[in-house]
Order: sequence, then structure tokens, then C-alpha cells
Amino acid sequence: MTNSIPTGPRSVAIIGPYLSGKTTVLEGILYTAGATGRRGSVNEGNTVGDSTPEARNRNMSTEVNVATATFMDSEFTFLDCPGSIELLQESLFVLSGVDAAVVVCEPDNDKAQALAPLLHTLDALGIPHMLFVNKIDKATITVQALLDALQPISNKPMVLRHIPVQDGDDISGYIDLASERAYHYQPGQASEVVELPGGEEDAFAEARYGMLEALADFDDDLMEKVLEDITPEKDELYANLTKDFQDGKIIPVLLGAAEQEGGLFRLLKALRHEVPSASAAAARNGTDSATGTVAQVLKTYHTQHGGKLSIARVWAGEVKDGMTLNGQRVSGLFHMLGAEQKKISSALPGDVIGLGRMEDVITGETLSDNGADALPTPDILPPVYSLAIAAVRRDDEVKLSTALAKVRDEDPSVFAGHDDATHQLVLRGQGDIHLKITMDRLNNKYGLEVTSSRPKVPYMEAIRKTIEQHGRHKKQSGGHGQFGDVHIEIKPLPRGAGFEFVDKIVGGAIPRQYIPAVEAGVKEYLNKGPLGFPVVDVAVKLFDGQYHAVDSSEIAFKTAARIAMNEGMKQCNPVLLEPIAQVDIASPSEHTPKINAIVSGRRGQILGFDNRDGWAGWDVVSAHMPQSELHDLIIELRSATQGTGSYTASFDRLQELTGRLADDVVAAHNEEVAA
Ligand SMILES: Nc1nc2c(ncn2[C@@H]2O[C@H](COP(=O)(O)OP(=O)(O)OP(=O)(O)O)[C@@H](O)[C@H]2O)c(=O)[nH]1
Ligand SMILES: [Mg+2]
Repeated sequence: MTNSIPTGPRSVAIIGPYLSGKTTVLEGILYTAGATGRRGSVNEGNTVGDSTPEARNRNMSTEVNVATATFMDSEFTFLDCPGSIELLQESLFVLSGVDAAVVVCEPDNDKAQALAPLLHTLDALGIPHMLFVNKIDKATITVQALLDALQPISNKPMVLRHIPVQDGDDISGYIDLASERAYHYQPGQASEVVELPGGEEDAFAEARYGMLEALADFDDDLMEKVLEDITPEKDELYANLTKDFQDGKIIPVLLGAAEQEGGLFRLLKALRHEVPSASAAAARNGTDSATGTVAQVLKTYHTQHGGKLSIARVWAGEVKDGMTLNGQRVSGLFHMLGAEQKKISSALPGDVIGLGRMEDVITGETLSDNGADALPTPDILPPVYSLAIAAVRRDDEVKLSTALAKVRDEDPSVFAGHDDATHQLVLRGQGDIHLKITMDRLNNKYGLEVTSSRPKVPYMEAIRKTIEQHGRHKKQSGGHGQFGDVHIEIKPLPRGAGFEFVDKIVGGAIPRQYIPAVEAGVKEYLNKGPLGFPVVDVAVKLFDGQYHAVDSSEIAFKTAARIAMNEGMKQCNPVLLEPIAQVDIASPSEHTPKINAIVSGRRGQILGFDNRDGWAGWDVVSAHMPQSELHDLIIELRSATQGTGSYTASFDRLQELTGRLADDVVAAHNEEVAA
């Protein structure tokens, strides 16, 4: 094991739960590394990251912030991801292009579980990751209590690298367990090295022993030393810490207070020494044997003035301004510092760069100059929340569809489409905040004002009784008259059978050429049944009728059919049908009883539950639930599961809805039609 510093540009994701302090960490890191001359603050709205109005107005990150900086000769690109669970898709794309991840979290028991999905994803992707416990200045629990809360969410040992130094109620600094140095936080500056404070010796010795023990599990030499009570050399310790982190065997835990610049210099030093060089990730995704240039797009921006900008990680070869990748010319090559772009002329493996005006390139795409195989891309998260939207100004409709395509380019977890059943334009995504951010983007970037409403549920109706009905259309008004006369039987069909038209005319009671018109008239009626909704599962049999040699016409027979349907359907015992979805809800098992209660409370029928495939300690509850109950399901699920619960849904069947609920649906529908 050696302790040399990995070479080449490296990239690190800064991820973690909502508002844990990631953008503040980035700001502090950039300042510490000398990439910026002053340290901004999220609360003052002057950080390098979060430069868009959507982010600034909300005091939260709404997209990934990309910044390249050089710290002591080591080049790093930091990808600060938004923490909101509704913006998770950003992180998933970013993780395809990093060498390690810093998971920023808070010393708060109640927020520990929010880390579970992220840690699981990092494990599945094989990305080395460490925890940075931020806001240690306002910790409410001891570090040991924090570790006790965190450890169960990962099957890898969490190895504490620092312990805090308590000064009354405050935490005034920390002791680094590997270097055996004590640091005193100095707000706004790098921490000062101080004497090991008296009274902390026992805590230090215990924590250090805990660290050695964890490392010894992966190294026989170290194990022997621990057993024989021999203090290992620092070099040996660092080599073990580095190797076990890089191999993904341990999750190192660092402490800090980013807002006071606390712990960031230590964090940067740890990253500089321990983040593997890009060749390790290239070996994982197979680009280490690539010939020519290979890069992958991690994020797409549509900038206000510079057009489309694709953020890509270079995996192999060299990227140069002006070269052709995937048949498109690179028009501008940049290093990013938030919204700022610094022109560069070429980039080597490991670099994360901005590529200008690659118009047809999408997020996740593999770029190459010689047709390299596509690298895997993350799954696109299935939508869990929808809103019907409309442009406030009618003549903005065309502009809206162009803008929606661009918005989707930047955020592939947004879907927009016309719902054929309800005739609404529906925006689908990961939650209310996600869609509101999307609408703000439409406004801020494209000047489009958009309203939103709860999407309509595509109710249908059917009948429960068979009847026969006569319909006649006769008009005598100078010149040509109109005459059509039909006898039909209207009969319910089993659920899912759709519509059937049966022609039983014998002996030419109605001439052949008019029969399609009868069918057309019936179909036209079925768009809106007696309750006001499209009719399904019905058979109409035409069994008799009359015609007139001069006055009969297609239009007359069509009208006669409509008259018959109009009269007849009312007597067929119409019934409302509501769409029922097959729903699978995933959450940590401890929440399963709550999930069951939520499903029952929303008229759901539980089908069973099972372990979530590949997710130890998680369940999936399967149920049938009415679509009308799904609208805000995700909101209730998340609040019941510390943000970890999610679901997928697909149409299962239509089911009769009767009683007060049905009356309410019909009344609301009629009111709307009348309005
Ligand atoms: N007390 C304290 N507050 C902090 C610290 N670091 C960040 N904060 C505050 O925490 C809030 C969130 O900080 P951000 O940096 O925006 O957090 P984030 O993780 O980037 O948030 P999202 O990207 O929206 O998930 C802000 O009000 C910060 O001022 C810290 O070390 N101590
Ligand atoms: Mg942020």
C-alpha cells in the first residue's frame, strides 16, 4: 500500500438529503481551494451554486451545480446535487460520472433514514462514498448516537474519522483520529491546530480504537497490531483508510460546519489523498480499454445566452474544441464554476467539461468520435405526481410545447403529454415542488405563464340492463325531406369487452348503404352517455327499421340512431366506472403497517406484501387503488416514511362506482360542463 496522491482530474458528487448543507459545502470548498475570492452564503443568495431564479427564490438547489477547482495541484470537479427527493433524477445522472461521493447529512436522528435510498444507490453503483456530518455546530445528539442511528441504514461499517470537541453546550472543534491532531473552529477561516484538549483523552482513545478495529477487519497486519496493542504507523493507517474507502469497504465519517468553514480543509485533504483517480471508474464502466475519445453527458442546461450546454465527463482520449462527437461539432469547451464558463481548448480523461451547442445530444448519452458502445444510463424515475397545465395566453400554446421539450431536455424526469381521455395537457413528475419548479422554469426562461390544476380522472360509464328502442328521424320541409327509422337492442357487455355493433337487418328493411351510418350515429352518442362520460362495454344490435326511397340518407339514419341511443340508454341503468390502478408501494419495512393504513384509507385493496428485490430491510406493498385516490398519494407516503416511500402505478381495470361518491363525481362533472 502506498500513499501517493492519485493523478489526473477527478470528480466528486456532493449529495445528501434536502437542505443538509451541500451548496454551502461547495461554496466553502471553492473558497478554501482559492477558486473564489469570497465566500457567499445560501441565505444571502450569492453562492456560486443555485444561480437560477428558481433556486434563489426557494433557497434550495433545483439543479446540479458544477464547479471545477484546483486544490494543491489536484483538479476536482464538484457536482453539487439538489437534495429534494423530488429532484433525485439529477443525482442519478451525475453518479454515472464521478469517482466518489460526499454524502452531506445532518446530526439529526429523524433525518438519518432519508439517507437510505442514496446509500443503497451508491452501493449498487460501486461508488466509494464518505459521510460529511454537517451543521455539527447545532448537533442535538452525540456523535456516537448519530453513528448508532446511521449504521443500520448501511451494511458497511461507518468509520468515524473525527470526534467533536465539546465546549459547554457548543462544539468548538474536533480531533482527527488518524492524525491525532485537535482543531479549533474559527468562523469563516480554516480551523486552527490546537493542543489535544484535556478531558477528551478517553473519548479520543475509545473512538480511535473503534476506527482501528474497523480497519483491522480488512487487513491482517493491522489486526495483529490491534490485538497486540501496538500503535500502527500513521502511514499504515492512512494507507488502510484510503484503500478501504476506495474499495468501498468502509464509509468514512467526517464532521464539519460548512457555514463556518469548519472541517472543509480536512475534507478537501481527505478527498485529495483518497478519491481514486478516474481510471478506477473507467475500469468499472469498461472505458479503460476504449480507443479514441469517449465521454458521457451528465447534465444538460439551456443557458439564457449561450444556448444548449452539455456537461460531460471525459472517459478516454482527448476532447478538443471544434472536434466532432456523435456527428456533431463541439462549439465551445469549458470548465464550469456555477453559471460561469471558462473557455478551455482541450480536456483529458477524468475532466468534467461543458460542451457548447451539441443540439441533438441528450443527458446520459455516450459521446465518441468512433462509435463507441453506449455506456449504461440510469433509470428514468416513473412519475408519481401530475398536474394539468395550460398556457394563460391562448396564443402561447405552440411556444409551450417547444419550451416543454427544452425543459425535458434539462430534466428527463419531467413528462408532458396530451391525455386523450381527458383532453388535458398533463405534466408528470416527482412531486408538487418538482412540477412547480418546472412551471417556474417555463416562466423564467421562456416567458410562459402557465396555470395548473388537479388533473381529471378519466371516468367512463356502462349499463346494467338490456332494452330495445325505436328511433325515428323524419322531417318534411319543402323539397327533400329526411327519413330514417331504426330498431335497436342495447345490451351490456362484460367489463373490458369494449363496443360491439351487430347488424341483424334482414330482407332489406334498411338498405346496406345506410347501415354504417347507423353505427356511426351510435358511436357518436357513446362519446357521452347519460351520466356525461364516454360509454364502454356495450353491444348495440340493429334488428329492424324502415326507409324512404327519396327522403332517406346517411345523415338521416345517423340521426335516427342517435335519437334511439339518447332515449334508450337512460333506461339501461347506467353506472359510473372508475379506473383502478395496480399500485406497488416501496418503503423501509418498519413503515409497512402505516402504508397498509394509507392504502385502506384511500379505498385501496391490499393484495399482499413482499421483500423489495435487492433492498434489504425494505418491503413492497401491492394493492389495487382507485386512480382518483392517487393524486396526492406520494405526499402522504413521503410524510409517513421520512421521505423514503415511493410507488409505481399502472392501469388495471375499470370498476363500478356507486352511491354518494358516484353522485359527487357526476354532479361535479355537470357543473363543469355547464360552466
Ligand atoms: N447551522 C448551520 N447551518 C448550516 C450549515 N451549513 C449550511 N447551513 C444552512 O443550511 C441551509 C441549507 O444549506 P444549503 O447549503 O442550501 O443546503 P443544500 O444541502 O445545498 O440544500 P438543497 O440543495 O436544497 O438540498 C442554509 O440555511 C444554510 O445556511 C452549518 O454548518 N451550520
Ligand atoms: Mg444545494
